[in-house]
This record gives sequence, C-alpha cells and structure tokens, in this order.
Amino acid sequence: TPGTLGRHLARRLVEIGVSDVFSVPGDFNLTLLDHLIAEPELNLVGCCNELNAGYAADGYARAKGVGACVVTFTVGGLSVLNAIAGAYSENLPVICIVGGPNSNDYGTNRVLHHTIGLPDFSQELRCFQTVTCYQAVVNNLDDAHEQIDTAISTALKESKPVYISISCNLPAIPHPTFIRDPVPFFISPVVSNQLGLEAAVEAAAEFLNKAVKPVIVGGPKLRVSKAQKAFVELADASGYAVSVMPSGKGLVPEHLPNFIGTYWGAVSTSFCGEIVESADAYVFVGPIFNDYSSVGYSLLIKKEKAIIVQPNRVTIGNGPSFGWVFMTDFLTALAKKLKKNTAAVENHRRIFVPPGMPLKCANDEPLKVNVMFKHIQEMLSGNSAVIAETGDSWFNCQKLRLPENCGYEFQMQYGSIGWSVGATLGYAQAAKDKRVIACIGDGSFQVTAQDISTMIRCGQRTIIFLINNGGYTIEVEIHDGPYNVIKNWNYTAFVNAIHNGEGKCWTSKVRTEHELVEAIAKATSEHKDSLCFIEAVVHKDDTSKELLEWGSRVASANSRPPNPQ
Ligand code: TPP
Repeated sequence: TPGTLGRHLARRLVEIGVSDVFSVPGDFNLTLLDHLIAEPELNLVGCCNELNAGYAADGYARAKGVGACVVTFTVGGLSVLNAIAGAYSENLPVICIVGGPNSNDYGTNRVLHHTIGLPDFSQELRCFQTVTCYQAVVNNLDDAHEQIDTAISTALKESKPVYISISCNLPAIPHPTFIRDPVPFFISPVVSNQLGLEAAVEAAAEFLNKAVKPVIVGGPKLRVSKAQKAFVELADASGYAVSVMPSGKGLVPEHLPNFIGTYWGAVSTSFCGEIVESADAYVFVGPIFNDYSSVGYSLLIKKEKAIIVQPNRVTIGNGPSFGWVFMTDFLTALAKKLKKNTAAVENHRRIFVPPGMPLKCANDEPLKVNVMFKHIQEMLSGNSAVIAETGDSWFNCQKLRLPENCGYEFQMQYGSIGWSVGATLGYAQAAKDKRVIACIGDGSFQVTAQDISTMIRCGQRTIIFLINNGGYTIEVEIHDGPYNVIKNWNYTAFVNAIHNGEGKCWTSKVRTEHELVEAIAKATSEHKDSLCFIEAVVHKDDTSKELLEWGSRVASANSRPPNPQ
C-alpha cells in the first residue's frame, strides 16, 4: 500500500534523529501536524510563538545534531525567519517546515489570508532564500518525495537550515512514490583529496616543527566539521598550549592539561592572550574573525605565523592553501607528524598567577555579579550545560571553567537577544541527561519570555538565572543613551503567573550572596525536578571588566569616520 507525504516526512525526521518538533499550528499546517502526531516516535512541542519555536529547533540541533520546527504560511514563516537566520550563522541543520497554500492556488492570482494582500505566492520563499541553503516548495505529490529528501540531505550535508513548504491539501493523500516504510536514510561520507591532504600535512608539519612556542586555538567551525575528537588528538600529540576562541567555547575540552583559556585579544582570560599573541606559530582551527571576536579588529595576530584550518581548506601562513582537505582528516594526520613541544604551556605555567582574593560579599551587601558567577561555577559538572545569552552574560559565562562533558552554547555570530529562552527550551528537550543552566539578561528575557510556559509544560528542570541589572548593559558600554534603560518587571511574579499552578516551577528573587546561595541550594535539592527561576537583582553598573574593555574597542570600530572620497 502506498504511504502518504505526511507519514514520509514524519519518518524521515525520526530517521535523522529528530524526536521533538517545535511548532505553532495554523490552518495551513494542521493536516501535516496530524501526521506528525501520528508518528509514535515524534513528540510535537507547541510553542507560544514561531520565533521561539525556531530558537528551540536551534537549541535542539546543538544538542542532537539536527532540529525541526513547523509553522504556518507567511505569518508564521516570517516570524520564524530571524531564528532561522541565526541557525544559518551557527551552521545548524534546522529543518524549517511551513504549511503552505492549497496546491490548486499556485499559478492563480488569488489573494490568500495570512499574506500581505497581494496575489504573490513567493514572498515567504524569497525571504527564506537568503537564510537557508535549500528551499523546497512541495505543491504536487509527484516530486514531493524527491524534494523532501533533497532538502533534508542538503541540510545535513551543509549543516545549514533548509525551508520546506508543504501545500496544506497534500499530507494525507496516499501516493505511490511513498512506500509505507521508507528506505532508511543514509548519506555517504565525503573524503578528502588524498594528495592535497598529504601535501597540506607535510607543509604544516614543516612549518610547526621549526616553531619555538607554537599554540593551537579552537574556533566555532569545529562544530560543523565534527572535529572535536580530532582536535583533542592534535592537542594531546603536540603538547602545544591549547586555547579557544570565545565563539568556540564548549567545543574544546577545558580539562586538558595544556588548556590555557579563552583567546579573545585584549579580553582573553588571564595570561592566555599574552601566550597566544607572543607565539611564533599558531594553528587556528575553524575560526571566524568578526568585529566582535576580534575586539573591534584589535587582535595581534599575524597571518604569516598562522595555519588556518577551515572545514574544507587549510592555509599555511601567507600561502600555500590546500582545498578539499577536511578538518578531521587534516588534524588526525597532522597529529602523527608533529614533534612534541610544550614550550608555550610551560611559559604559561611560569607566568600564571591564580585568581587572587577569595570573592565574598559582606552580609547585607548587594549581590555582585562576580560573586554570582563564582557560585554558578561551583554548580557545573559533566551533567550540566550552560546557555549564555547575548549581553554581559557572554563575558561572565566565558570565564566559567567547564568540567569534562559540560555543555556550553551561545549565539555569538548572530547575537540576537531573546535567543536563549527558545534555545534553552530546545536544548533541554534534546539533552535530557543534562541540567541546563541558562544565564539571561533582563533585556533579552523581555523579548521571548513567554516560552517559559513551554518549558514547564515539557516538565523541564532547567535553572534560569535572570540577571536583573535594569538595562541593556552591553549597549551601555558601547554607547549609552536613555534607550538603554528598560522597564523593570517583577520577573518572579511574571514566571509565577505563567506557572499558574500547573506543572513544576519554583522561583526566587535574590539580592544578596546569602540569598543566592540559599536559592541555589534549594534549586539543586528539594526543587531539583522543577524548572527553577532565580532572579538576581544587581547594580546597573556591575559588569564584567571584559565588557568595559571590549565595549570601548567595539565603539571605536563602530564609529570609524567615513573614508575621504
Ligand atoms: N535586537 C536584537 C534582536 N538583538 C540584539 N542583539 C539587539 C537588538 C541589540 N542588543 C544587543 S545586546 C542588547 C541589545 C538590545 C541588550 C541586552 O541586554 P540584557 O539582556 O539585559 O543583557 P545585559 O547587557 O544587561 O547583560
């Protein structure tokens, strides 16, 4: 018996590792949702809005390798767009499915509801073209199978989001292209050009074996290359000092004996910037150098001293460059060719001064951010994952030393505030073995707060630290004005109202270290199975010192005057 499009899509999602789909219903996707619900291995998670559904699919993809969301035509599609753009920037395969118009309406000049009132069926598609790597408009059954499978495999191969629009009248109709039990999904692996690989490894080994104090720096594209293991092989075999770019945090294990911290130019962790910038050779693995990660273009890195390893290309100094050489193959092969050199690690050990005075607040002294993060540090284990929202949380969380297997996620390339609420929802749904600890600024929280509701509905036990400093502090440090002050909410009362007695949720508002310690103790004992929301009230000017430095450098980069004509 023939199968249906709806069942085929549901099975394909399961086969690629999706067991939760984040959705908002609408008349164009209802039949499709019926089919997704009918699939026993799929769980449909209804979200409060599409933006959060998209962010949740992003968070889910970070933990499980792929995520999916389902929204409705245009009103839903344009709402989820920002989240999909973010997933693109972070190389996350997110399958964005939109319930589209009845197939008979294509090619007519009818005006449909949920559109801007023009007989134009392509507006949503055109919006998605720049933020997805493939778009499938499925409005007939004959090529539906091919379109869906091509979209899904393109997402996985390119590690980018794709758009699939499905006409609302098609999901339930049996069609011979869909066999009842689809052939298992499989993508053949890609392999490096062997000669290119050998040449690249030889050139890199020659370059590095003559260096005096080489270092390795891990970047965000380690994820898309799935090269974390190979990176560790290189780190172990070489003995080089190992550091991580801010946007790569979480992808490089920080318990390695040769790990020296985050390399972020002038705002690196203690003694790490000095070691990296004074090295005579560095291997950057999967870096992205943007204005933020380069602290307003102020890194003291020289191309002629660098080997840049990108997902499918290796460039040595000012040249040569080797294409179709994949990161994992290169790192694994290079690890076998390097002479051990621990000079940079030893230098770091010699100059390193451990953090000074133990941090403590006096009895009734208002809670300080540094003290708060000291306590968050103590909560971390291999069973936790940190989600850091854009804002000063970037800098405060960056300094957390991650225990082995502790997850870490943030969105540094796109930096869309509000991301962390949806992403926390999605990540926690995918990583049930971990307790998620989310650090979210008040300004960001105000963007997407309502999906706390979905976390409670899903029975999640995340601990959210809401940092109430009364404003858009990161913006204050770049360029201040009255627009950076926000309306103060009673955040705990807000979350209690969402909780409304249904599900497990516990809140606490803390103003001192003592209250914080007590709240953390409760969140990790009697409320360990609840969603815990801790609102920490801190002074508006209590920021990380890194933000102050970074803010002024980014401000100067932003305010460069126009070049003379
Ligand atoms: N709108 C979006 C969608 N994303 C953005 N990054 C911005 C605006 C600009 N922006 C960057 S950070 C920020 C804003 C408005 C404020 C963040 O404030 P908060 O979450 O309170 O964190 P804090 O800096 O106070 O730690």
